[in-house]
Amino acid sequence: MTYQFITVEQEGDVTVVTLAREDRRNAIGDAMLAEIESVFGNPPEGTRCFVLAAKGTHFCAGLDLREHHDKNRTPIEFMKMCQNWHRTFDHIQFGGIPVVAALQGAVVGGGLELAAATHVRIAESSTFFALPEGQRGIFTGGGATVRVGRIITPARMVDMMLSARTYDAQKGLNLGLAHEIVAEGEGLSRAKALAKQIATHPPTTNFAIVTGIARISDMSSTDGLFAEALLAAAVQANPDINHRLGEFLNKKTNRLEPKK
Ligand code: 1HE
Repeated sequence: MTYQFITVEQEGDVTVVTLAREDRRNAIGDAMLAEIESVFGNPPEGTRCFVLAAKGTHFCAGLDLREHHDKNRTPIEFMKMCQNWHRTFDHIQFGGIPVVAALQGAVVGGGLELAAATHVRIAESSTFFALPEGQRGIFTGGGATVRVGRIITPARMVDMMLSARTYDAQKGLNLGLAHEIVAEGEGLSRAKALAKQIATHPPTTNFAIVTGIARISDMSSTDGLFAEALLAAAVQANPDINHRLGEFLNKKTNRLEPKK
C-alpha cells in the first residue's frame, strides 16, 4: 500500500509509523485513519515493536474538523466514523505488538485518544494534552471515555472536557498520560531506543503484556486471577524461557538497579 498521510519505515524489528500531515497539524480525516488502520491491522512482517511518531511541532490535533464540517455527517454517519476510530485504535492497543509513542506539542482531542491507545508514551517538554471537544460542541468519539478516563479517572476527564483545561508535559506525567519526559528533539530517538529494547523480549511475553493487562482490569478479581494464570501458562510454552532464566542464573544479564 502507498501512503499519503503517514510514513512507514522498518528499522530491523522496529517499525516506525509517522503521522505526516504537518500542514494540518496531523489532524485525522477518513483517509488518514484508513492508512493508520492498514498498518496496525496488518503489521509489516517481522515487526516486534512499533514506534508511533509525528512530523512537525505537534503530535496530532485530533479529528479533521474541516472534513467533518464539510461532510456535515448525519448522526448515524458520525457513529460509524467513531466506530472506525475505535476499531483502528483497538488494533493499536490490542494488536499484540507493543507501541511506543513519541509525543510533542499538541496531543489533543482525537490525538489524545490515539496516544492513549499506545503502550508507552515519551513526551518532549513541549507536549500538552487537552480534550477540546466540549468547546467545539461535539463529544469524544475515538475512545477517550474508555482509554483516557481509565488513565486519569473519569472525574478528571469530565473536568478536562468541561473546563477545556490543558495539561503540560509534567502534569501529564503525574497523571499517567506520559511515562517519561525528554528534552525537545529527543523524543523519537528515546522512543526508538526503548522500542529496540522491548523488541528483545519474547513476542509471547509482549503479547501477554499488551493484550492481557488492560483486559484483566475489566474483569472481576476471580476472573482476572484465572486469566492471569492462563496467560502465564501460555507464555511458559515459549521454548526460549529456560535459556533466558539460565542467563540470569549464570549472571550473564544485567542486574536491576535503582535509577541514579
Ligand atoms: C486543523 C486542525 C484540525 C489545525 N482539523 N484542520 N481538535 C481541536 O480542536 C484542535 C484544533 N487545533 C488547534 O487548536 C491548533 O491548530 C493547534 C494547537 C493544534 C496548533 O496550533 P498552531 O497555531 O500551530 O496551528 P494552526 O494555525 O491553528 O493550524 C495550522 C493549520 O492546520 C490551519 O489551517 P490553515 O488553512 O489556516 O493553514 C488549521 O485550520 C489546521 N488545523 N487543527 C483540521 N483539528 C473521533 S472524534 C475526535 C474529536 C476531536 O478530535 S475534536 C478536537 C479537534
